Amino acid sequence: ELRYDPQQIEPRWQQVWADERTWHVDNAALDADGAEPVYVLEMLPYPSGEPHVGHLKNYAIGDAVAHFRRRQGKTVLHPMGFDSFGLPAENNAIKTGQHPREATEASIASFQRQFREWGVSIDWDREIASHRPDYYRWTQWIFLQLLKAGLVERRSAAVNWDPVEETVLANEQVIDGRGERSGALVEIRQLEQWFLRITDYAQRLLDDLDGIGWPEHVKTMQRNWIGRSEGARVVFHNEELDRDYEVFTTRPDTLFGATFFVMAPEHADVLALVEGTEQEDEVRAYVNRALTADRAERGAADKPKTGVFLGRYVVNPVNGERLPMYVADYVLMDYGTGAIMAVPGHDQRDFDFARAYGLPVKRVIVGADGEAPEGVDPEAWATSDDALPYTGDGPLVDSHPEFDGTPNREALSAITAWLAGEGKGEATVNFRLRDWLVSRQRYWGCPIPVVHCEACGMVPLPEDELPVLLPDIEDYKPKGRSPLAAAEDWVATTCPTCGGPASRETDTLDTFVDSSWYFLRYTDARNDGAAWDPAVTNRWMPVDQYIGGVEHAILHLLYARFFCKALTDIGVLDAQEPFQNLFTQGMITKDGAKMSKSKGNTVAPREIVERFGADSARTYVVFLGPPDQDADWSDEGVEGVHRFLSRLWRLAAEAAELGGATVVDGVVSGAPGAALPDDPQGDDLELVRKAHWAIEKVSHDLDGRFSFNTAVAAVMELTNVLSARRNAVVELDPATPEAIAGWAAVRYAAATAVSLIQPFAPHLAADAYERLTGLRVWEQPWPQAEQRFLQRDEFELVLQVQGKVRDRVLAPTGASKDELEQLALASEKVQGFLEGKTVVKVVVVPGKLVNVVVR
Ligand code: ANZ
Ligand code: ZN
Repeated sequence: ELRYDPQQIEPRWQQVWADERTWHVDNAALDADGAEPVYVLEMLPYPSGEPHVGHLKNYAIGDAVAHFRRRQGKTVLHPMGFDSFGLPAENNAIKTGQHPREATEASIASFQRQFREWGVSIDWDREIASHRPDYYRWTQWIFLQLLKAGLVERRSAAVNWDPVEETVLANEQVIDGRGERSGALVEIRQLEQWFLRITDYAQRLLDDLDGIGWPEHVKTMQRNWIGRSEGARVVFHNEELDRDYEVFTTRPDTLFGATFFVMAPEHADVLALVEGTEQEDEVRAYVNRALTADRAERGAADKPKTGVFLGRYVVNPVNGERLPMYVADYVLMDYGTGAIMAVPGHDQRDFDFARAYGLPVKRVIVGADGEAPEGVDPEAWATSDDALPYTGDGPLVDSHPEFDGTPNREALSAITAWLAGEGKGEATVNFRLRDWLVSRQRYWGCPIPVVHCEACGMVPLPEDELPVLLPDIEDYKPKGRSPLAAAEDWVATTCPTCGGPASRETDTLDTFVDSSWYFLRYTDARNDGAAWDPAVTNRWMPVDQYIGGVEHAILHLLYARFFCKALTDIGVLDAQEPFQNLFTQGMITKDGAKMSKSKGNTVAPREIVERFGADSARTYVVFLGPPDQDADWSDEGVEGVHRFLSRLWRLAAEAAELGGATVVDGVVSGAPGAALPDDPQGDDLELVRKAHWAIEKVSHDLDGRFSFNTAVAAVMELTNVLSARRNAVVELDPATPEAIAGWAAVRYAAATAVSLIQPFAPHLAADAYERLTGLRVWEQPWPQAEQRFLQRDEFELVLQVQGKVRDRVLAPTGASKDELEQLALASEKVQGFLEGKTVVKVVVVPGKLVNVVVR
């Protein structure tokens, strides 16, 4: 008759947590003695429709971390909010005429309801939504601070223009040169746009990656996106027009091998170079085609090379040779200078172009030995043109007597220095990162807080005029400019500087701006006199653990990092990095495929929660595989987890009942307690040992490792041993000392198991723990494993420094490489040999030795 009934248990505890505001954390708590602030944050959701299983997984992971840290005695901030401006709501408005605010608020309500039903431990007093004026007021304030600091720029930029929809399209909305929806050929237009100067921070954004605990692959993606290249700018001169053209090259050592010169179709000088010449028509046609072609393909290595001769030449500064000038679409305008010196002997794309257009290919670097095809003399091969393009290193040839024979890497610096001396170039660093285009010709976004005055030009609004409220409009369809332009009464205003007539900016901000600072607002969310109080915010920041999808590994994370650096430089924040540690969760798939509405293969969390309860749903999504990996959803899997939780709950409830607890209408009386037995014997001792093994395993798996699947598996293992012991004890005469001791051990192990599962199944844990002990599990310190119960065998671990034995210590059998490395570095004797040295490598032979290699 004891039946696990999540539909009854879960709402009851949710009510307790809501009534008592259990997860609320007051900023005043930061002043408490020994308060250790820990900030746990999941990426904020975009509220559209209902939450999906990806959300469930995200918040199940974050909530487990929050619970674990709380029970370790930390003061935990775990807030929630909504990234609620954006295109889907606006597109829906265009289709249905319904105000985007309505659909957005309805979706937010649905998300809130489900987060409560999942029992996520959120401090709702700090909720934010980026579309509400009490939030975007401060988004506008930040924009003004960036403007003051010179980090905002307005300039004209090329945009994709759909002539049928009369709107600007993002690059992703252009398919094969046509508008995604209209199918019309996209034109390139120049529009005034707003940019944030993130490129000023390129080097710092790169350098500071070294100091943060992010997955290596995410750091690599950021590094590649920032794309730092060392090289040189080299000036080429055109005599007919008496003009200089600069290129960026990473390989000035190959300058003597340049045989032609190429400009991007967008290069402002291309048309000027051919104006009035016989090449003009052909060049114009080529440029037009190139501008509307699919951009993603432009730079692709395997695309056949095309281009047109401009009928002009530039002079190679190192040898005076005349190089023919071409326009070709494999050169991109938004990298380097938009023009290149082509070295077909040593660059694959230049080589392909040279072959296609019959241009000379010249070898200026000798190849290394040993790469010749079979039967070919390596020495001959090293200088043969058949081996081109050669992209490796080697000594220079056919360049200049001063450099011939010099290894090319040395020649690289020497040639750059020579160019600098002649005023024809200089060493430079180039970044792939572009400035951040933040203006959108869209309605459902944060208004940009400036006006345009006929007399004064662009005028930022005074801070006390914020927020600039988003006006209501009739027609959401963009026509030429932002739909906001139609709100004429709103647009017409007066200039704060001269009082004359002015018009409001009608572009809105990219929603990435909203999400670049929301984590700051949470720290002081109800502050209506400032975006935040630095004294408070600096105590919480940086976020200790950030959790989200890898799809945000580049843009969102980069923009948030940029904001923190800029705001810190401005002096309103002291946090160079927003997210000290990052965890990226894997996707939940179905039959190996991404879940999507169009495929009809989605799993609605609501249905799962209704059938099995939130605890089963939460525990399952962290159990179905290592949480950072993609994993396939399976209905049997949820059922399995549900069976496990049912069994654990029944074991605990039964042990409590047999110990004297009664539960009437959810009120527990006579809880028997579940203390660690004094001196357990025999099978009871084995059970207690198993409990301590589980404590150690779960604590280890949760401590920054996110090995939640193995943590849950450990509680399952404990539950199996617990169940076996229970089956034996039930058979005993209840009055005997053996039975009494047996039930005490069972109660202890059951309480330990529910305590360990609490971060994943908080309702079940609260309920079972209360029955056993009368206590609230979330208020209990995280259990500690006692050494005397840990029956791990030990072995003698040999510790070496530079291959010499320096110490021997006892290590647990089966310890991981990490653990053994920690043991070695913790040895005082080893430390003595590391003083003043840098550890370059630690070699671990599990079960045997650790060797520390130093420099
Ligand atoms: C001559 C050369 C010789 C180059 C050689 C490479 C190899 P990363 O490393 O990515 O920075 N380049 C420069 N600007 C370009 C543009 N706008 N569009 C297409 N290609 C461009 O690449 C730098 C190299 O990419 C530059 O060095 C340039 O070609 C090319 F054996 O100059 B190199
Ligand atoms: Zn004015």
